[in-house]
Amino acid sequence: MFKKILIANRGEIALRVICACRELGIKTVAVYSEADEHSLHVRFADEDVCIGPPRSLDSYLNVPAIISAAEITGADAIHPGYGFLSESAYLAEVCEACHIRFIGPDATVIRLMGDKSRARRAMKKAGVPVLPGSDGPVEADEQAAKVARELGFPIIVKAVAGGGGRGMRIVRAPADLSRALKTAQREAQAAFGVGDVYLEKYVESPRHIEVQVLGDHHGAVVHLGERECSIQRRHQKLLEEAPSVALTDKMRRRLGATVVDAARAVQYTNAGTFEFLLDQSGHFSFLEANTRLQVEHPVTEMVTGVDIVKEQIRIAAGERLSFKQGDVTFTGHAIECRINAECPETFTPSPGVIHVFSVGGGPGVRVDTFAHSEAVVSPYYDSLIAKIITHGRDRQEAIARMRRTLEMTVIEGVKTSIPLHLKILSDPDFIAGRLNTHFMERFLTERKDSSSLAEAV
Ligand code: MV4
Repeated sequence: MFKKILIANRGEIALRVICACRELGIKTVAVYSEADEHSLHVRFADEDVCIGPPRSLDSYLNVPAIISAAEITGADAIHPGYGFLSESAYLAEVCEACHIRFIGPDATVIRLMGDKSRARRAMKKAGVPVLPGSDGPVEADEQAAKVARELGFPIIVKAVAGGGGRGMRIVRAPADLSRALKTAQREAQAAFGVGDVYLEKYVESPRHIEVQVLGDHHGAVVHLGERECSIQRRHQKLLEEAPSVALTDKMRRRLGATVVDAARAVQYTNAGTFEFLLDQSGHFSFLEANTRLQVEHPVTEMVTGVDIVKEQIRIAAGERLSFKQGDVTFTGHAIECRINAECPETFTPSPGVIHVFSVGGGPGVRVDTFAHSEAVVSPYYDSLIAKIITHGRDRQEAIARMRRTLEMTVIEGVKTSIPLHLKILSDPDFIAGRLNTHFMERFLTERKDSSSLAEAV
């Protein structure tokens, strides 16, 4: 087992990794930017190294600085958390060259999944249902027009280097294809440095469901069930839950088995998430695979009892998965609210000093946060300040626990999304589990009590 792990991240996820390390008896190294000197992840790590100025490019994305910090402190592994360098095949390769273990899949798998068109082909080959689409990138108008004719409109143009919804264009009529192709290519080039795009049949109003997997270096792969992630705005998830009310036990077993086979086919190791769209007739289609720990992993931990971060560390150290698929059970229901420091109506960030921070507790409540009274929410980084996760015997109990927890939470100094979360939790469609990826658009436009809201969609 590792003796010392460097955490190449900040905020709540850096603390989450420190929790796992402490339970495993592993020493920790925090890296931090000049903006995070007084952060809890620095205070609770055994050692810390300043890696640069506040801007992410100069600090949390600075590979040489992070590798130097690992070498100076003698860390034998790096946990990248989520965001920042978590899906950098380059960091994984540099780690290998420097004999530092990267806690994540191999660089080759990260690179495969990072190319959404290649990932699609690999999944199709492994027997995973994918949407009808182009076999690879499309370049010229004529080629795109031919593929589009075969698929039938509407179609969606996606960046091969994309993910998270950037560089996408929906096309509803042949006349709009050429423009959409050019715009998507230009956007993709600007955002990712790679202009390639591919085409897919567009699915109207699907649910977004993802499956958590773990694979060790001895060929064992298990799935930990699904998460329902349809409640998002502009590709930022606001609330996630496990399990999804849209799946029967039989569907869960089938989807899980499909994902396990696919993960095996690409020799997937460590933790990963396979994203799917579930269409209105109940068909699943693979979207993309995320080769990192995800923000919403706690809902899976709550219903399975598996500590995903500890498993990641054990797997990276070469240990075997300590349980088999048959040992995985799903108990009750879990919901996560991502509490952001932002205006609940306009969604503009609300950085500042948190003067009061008190989260409701009691049965079935978990809080993952870096916040405390006097904590700073920096304008340099994302606005997530806390994840509140509730568990209940069933969905209704999990919802009731979330509502009373949010009602008994006091955060002063910054605005938070809590009022918005409370409104979602009392929405009849949400309560009935009638969700799809357009839930928030509909929710925000129908709140006609304030005319400014329509602009925030
Ligand atoms: C789609 C789609 C409909 N049809 N692909 C958005 C993020 C990226 N992971 C893929 N995304 C989508 N791909 C086809 N063929 C709809 C979306 C989509 C979406 C997906 C998941 C969660 C929220 C979403 C919001 C809008 C669009």
